[in-house]
Amino acid sequence: MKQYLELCQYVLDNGTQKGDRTGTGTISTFGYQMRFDLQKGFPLLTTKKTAFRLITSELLWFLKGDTNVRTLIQERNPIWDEWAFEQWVNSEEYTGPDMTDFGLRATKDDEFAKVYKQEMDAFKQRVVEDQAFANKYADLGPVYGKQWRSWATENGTIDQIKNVIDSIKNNPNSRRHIVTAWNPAEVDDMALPPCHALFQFYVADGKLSCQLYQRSADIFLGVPFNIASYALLIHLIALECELEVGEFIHTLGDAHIYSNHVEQVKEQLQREPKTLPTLRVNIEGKSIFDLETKDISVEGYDPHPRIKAPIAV
Ligand code: UFP
Repeated sequence: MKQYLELCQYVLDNGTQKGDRTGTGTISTFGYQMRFDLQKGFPLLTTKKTAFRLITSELLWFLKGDTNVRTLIQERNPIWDEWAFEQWVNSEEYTGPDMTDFGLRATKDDEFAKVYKQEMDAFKQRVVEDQAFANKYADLGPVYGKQWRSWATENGTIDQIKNVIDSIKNNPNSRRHIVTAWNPAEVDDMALPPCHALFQFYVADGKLSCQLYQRSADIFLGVPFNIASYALLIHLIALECELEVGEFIHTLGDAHIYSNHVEQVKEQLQREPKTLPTLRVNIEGKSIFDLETKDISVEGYDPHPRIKAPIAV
């Protein structure tokens, strides 16, 4: 995964200081591309332990067309907790302690961090126990799962994933194997407008490749997840279409390192990448839409230890 370390170094060397929506501040560059040959191993970061189980559970959640964080909470997957929690604390019904800027404040104020954790735990418990509450506050709106599987039109919905699988199977040479999560008509209703906005598949020599356009990339926390998630998606679609895996091409728009991640990035740059793991998918008798998190694993993953960093919400 030297490609990832090169990205980190490039942004540290060439980035400009840039303010951002979250108020954290970033070092940012615009436009960058990485290529991963999936025949050379599964690109799960080895210079920092990365939680593959969470990546799998999130991707299967997208593929099932789900947009409610309840499913993820039930699978002990916290990736989207903050976005759902934000909808709750910004609602009229919420009467608890003031949670303004909870993400940033929790990193600077230990007392507040305790209160925040209590409120978050109570929120998650209620989401699991109360379906009506979950429908109201834990649904992120028409995010990835909705756009991928049931893009709304006046004449019904479009299943972009099924369509792209059909077009890869029936017309592999096509230059139109595209899925877009960026739906301008619905962006304003989403908890977070799609970061991985549009992707295209490509078939040559019996191998399936994919290029992703990611409009906004949190290099330390988001990008390692995004790389592994799309690598997994390519493997799954390839299985479904009986193709080998080719390359993942990752194109970034605003590629940024948050100011409170710079030390962690530098620590990672001191580390030597290790051998990449191998992906195992137990798909016997199933379609990719029926897979469960336990059906997917990596073998031979021996990363450097985890590095903690606060998430910007
Ligand atoms: N982000 C990622 N990858 C993702 C995802 C979010 O890097 O898959 F969902 C980061 C990018 C950015 C923030 O730091 O989340 C989104 O903020 P904004 O909408 O202002 O770009």
